[in-house]
Amino acid sequence: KIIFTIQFFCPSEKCGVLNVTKITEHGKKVRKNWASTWTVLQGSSLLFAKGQGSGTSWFGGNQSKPEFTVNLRGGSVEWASKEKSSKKHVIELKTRVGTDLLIQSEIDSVINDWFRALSETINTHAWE
Ligand code: I3S
Repeated sequence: KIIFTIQFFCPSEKCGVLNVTKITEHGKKVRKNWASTWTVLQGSSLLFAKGQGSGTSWFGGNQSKPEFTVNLRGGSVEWASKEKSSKKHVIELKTRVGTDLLIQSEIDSVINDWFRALSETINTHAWE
């Protein structure tokens, strides 16, 4: 029996696996591509690493950098409307540079914690 384990390092107080897709990039609409994504909140940055594929796991494979990072300063979070997604528990994260993401988890408590953490981070860093 072969057991695969992907171990991710949690360098901050808030990490977890979430479903994530971009919906705009620099203000332009992009096609959704939902992916299960290791997500790390570190300071005012949100870091993402996709777990799939060999050698692409962040800190667990041969890649030492996150695949994608967004700066939360000047951003906003809100619960996504039904028009944005048919899924339950979806957060819409807008960034200052016009890259907007949807972040989702099937688990209520998980997504509520993330909503709180992201709002707090945005508020804390708003005046820096
Ligand atoms: O907002 P949309 O376009 O209805 O989003 C759905 C699509 O992206 C769909 O993929 P393709 O149409 O590219 O094959 C996804 O599979 C769905 O998950 C997207 O909708 P939800 O409501 O799940 O965010």
